Amino acid sequence: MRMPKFRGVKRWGTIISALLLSSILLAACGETSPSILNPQGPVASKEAGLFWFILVVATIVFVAVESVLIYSIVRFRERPNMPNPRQLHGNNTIELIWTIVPSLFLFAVLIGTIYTMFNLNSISGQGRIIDIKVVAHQWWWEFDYTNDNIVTADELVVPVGTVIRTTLASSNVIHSFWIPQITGKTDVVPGRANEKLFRADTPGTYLGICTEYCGLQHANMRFQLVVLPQASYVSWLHNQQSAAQTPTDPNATAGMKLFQGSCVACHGIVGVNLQPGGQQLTAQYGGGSATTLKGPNLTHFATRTTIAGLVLTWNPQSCVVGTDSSGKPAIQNPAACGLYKWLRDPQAVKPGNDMQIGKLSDTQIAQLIAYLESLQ
Ligand code: HEC
Ligand SMILES: [Cu+2]
Repeated sequence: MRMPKFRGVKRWGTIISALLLSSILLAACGETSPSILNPQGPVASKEAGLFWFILVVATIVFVAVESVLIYSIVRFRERPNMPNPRQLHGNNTIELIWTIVPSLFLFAVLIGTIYTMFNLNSISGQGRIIDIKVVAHQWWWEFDYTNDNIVTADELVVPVGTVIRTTLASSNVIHSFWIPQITGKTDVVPGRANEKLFRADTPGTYLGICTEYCGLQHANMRFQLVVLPQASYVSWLHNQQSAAQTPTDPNATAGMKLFQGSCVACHGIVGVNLQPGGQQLTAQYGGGSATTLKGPNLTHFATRTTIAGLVLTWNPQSCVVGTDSSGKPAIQNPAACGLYKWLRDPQAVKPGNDMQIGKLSDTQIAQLIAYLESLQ
């Protein structure tokens, strides 16, 4: 029997252009998404090291197997008028070799993996270890600094070079905690406290992701890891530990009234409906809650830059409170204001999320935004 020939140049053209196209598509992935191969801390470095080790082992196997294969195809290909080759049945030596050699390679991978797994938690850093209870909600992340009496959401702020010990808890379904450039994935399981240590070595902002499908807004369950120099972290922490200031601006004061009227059903603000340093601050999950608050703690919301699992960003410059034609307070350029979009219709921005509220007027939104902006 003869091999059917490729139908010439056209066929090869298709194959090669498909390969080129896929490499262009893959190259595009690198632009905005963080890479596990660009680690910025010891945990991610060790994990990246394991990746490279397995890649080397796999490459050696691949090259060896493919070389023998290609050699056999070329060397023993069918030629015109060739007799049948000699038929073999069983060869102990060869069979032993191809059983033992792959076992050795797999064993090397196993050793490398186990070594890395047990080595991940042996990291050290500057100063004391910071304990943070991370609570996964549907669909946002809450960060409870258990020794420092503060609770935040969406933005996990840590000092550079310090060991962070997170305890991962879920208030609902299984999620998974992942900061690609800092640490690998760990499941967040209801009723179980998984521990995860990490350290970030370069100040900056890193993307955190939920990487276990957890419902409709799974893709919008993201957070930012903000790594600050030691001194900036200390002043950030001191500011977060203070209670919210009572505003003096009339719009903000009206906004605070509105907030106390309805928003406190789900949101906590220290100095408004939460006591400073009290047990109530403890992030809630799994029934062990001190409060029944369903939404993020907003005590210092104005120091954050993102809203609701990074679906929107916001900054006070794009949410200027002015007046409308009849002299009532209104946001000047609502289209540019993420917070306006959120308060206008949170269900349109993030369908299915737990913020179910009645419709607010533009005046009410402007007053609430004035208040939220005062929460420095
Ligand atoms: C029924 C509970 C509930 C009520 C009432 C409620 N919220 Fe929310 N709010 C939430 C939840 C839950 C989230 C987080 C949604 C998500 O990301 O999935 C949220 C998110 C927010 C955020 C973004 C916070 C962050 O850290 O990302 C702001 C700001 C906010 N709400 C303001 C308000 C204001 C102002 C009111 C009153 C008009 C209000 N909320 C009423 C539950 C509520
Ligand atoms: Cu999730």
